[in-house]
Amino acid sequence: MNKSVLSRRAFLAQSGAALAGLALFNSSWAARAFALQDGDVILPWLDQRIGDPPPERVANQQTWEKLNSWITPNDQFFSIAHYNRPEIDAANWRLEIGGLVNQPLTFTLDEIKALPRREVIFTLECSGNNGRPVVDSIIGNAQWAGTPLATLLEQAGVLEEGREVVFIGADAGEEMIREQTIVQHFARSMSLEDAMNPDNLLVYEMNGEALPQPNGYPLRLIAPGWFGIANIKWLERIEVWDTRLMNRWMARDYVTLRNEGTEEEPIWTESSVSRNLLKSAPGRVVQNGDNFRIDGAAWGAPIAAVEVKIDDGEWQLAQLDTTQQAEYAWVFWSLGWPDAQVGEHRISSRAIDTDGNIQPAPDDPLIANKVTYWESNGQLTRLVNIGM
Ligand SMILES: Nc1nc2c(c(=O)[nH]1)N[C@H]1C(S)=C(S)[C@@H](COP(=O)(O)O)O[C@H]1N2
Ligand SMILES: [Mo]
Repeated sequence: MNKSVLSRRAFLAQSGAALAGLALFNSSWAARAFALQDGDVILPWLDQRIGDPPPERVANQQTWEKLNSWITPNDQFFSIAHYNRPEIDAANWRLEIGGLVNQPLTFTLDEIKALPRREVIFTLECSGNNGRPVVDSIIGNAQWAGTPLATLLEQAGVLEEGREVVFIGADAGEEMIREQTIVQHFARSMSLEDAMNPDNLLVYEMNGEALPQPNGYPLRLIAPGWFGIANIKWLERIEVWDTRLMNRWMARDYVTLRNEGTEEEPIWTESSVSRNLLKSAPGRVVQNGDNFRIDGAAWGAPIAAVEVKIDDGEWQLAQLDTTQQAEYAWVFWSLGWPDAQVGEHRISSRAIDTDGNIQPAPDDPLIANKVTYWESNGQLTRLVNIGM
């Protein structure tokens, strides 16, 4: 990713100056990002999605215009199911831990709930949240509660030859491999080192309620910092292997295909979708009387700043909403637009992380050389009309 030309110090000085400027204009706007005030009118984007993804696969997709809280309420949270959506009776459900372990283990839900409880606020984004036209907001932020995965793996005792941890869901479907049709459970694996990260939780609670059925009831993996696909729902079995899982969801689908050579002599790389990437999106334009503002969100890395461009203007520093922040959560931002002119306008945003990396432009090779739509963290531009 490109490094910002500004040093971190210059950058902070610049943002301080811009913040002071904004503060003069309207000091309360930052805290208000996405929270509607009296008189606020949301201007719908002109570039609405032209098709909807099949509802059996993507349910409850939100639009940015409707977003009104930093924590996404459970009944507004999107849900993805690549096979069926199993309805599990918790009384008969068990979690098994097996494979290359000293001591295979089985847990009931009550036994898992009796283990040490940890919470994390984590913004879950599907790596297929690729901008328009079909999907632009399969993302949500929730407070998840569960117990650390590492403790259970330690209790089972991973054998020395253990390399990968495989997470297997209760949902299953048919896959065809070389003319053989098999029924396979949804599953993904991650390296033992990644799996042992103390932030990974086996989660039974979402925003203070039992995990909703579409989001993985009774238990799911939450791997903060990883794209949605790693966060296996309806979890039934965890296995330690000495090889990587090579099923559809690791090796054929959710694979990013990129040309790292030239057009004449392509060098294709294929990589399995993994960690979140630095990203932001303009969320909506809000009018209040003669005042306009742009609200948005940034996520995927520790966010230092967000800049917004209107039409072909300069990048302007947005004000970050520092009243609602957490390590793995999105940051809301807002930019006053005092001189909005009647007519159609293009609104773009770019996030900058604390290492100075800038969210890539659409023509950045990272984005331009990618031929699959997964992991599309390029800058987004949206269209709005300012009426008379
Ligand atoms: N068992 C299982 N887990 C799964 C999936 C699935 O189809 N089955 N979909 C994955 C994908 S692609 C995403 S983006 C997230 C979405 O989580 P949510 O449905 O709670 O929003 O779940 C992941 N976990
Ligand atoms: Mo996804």
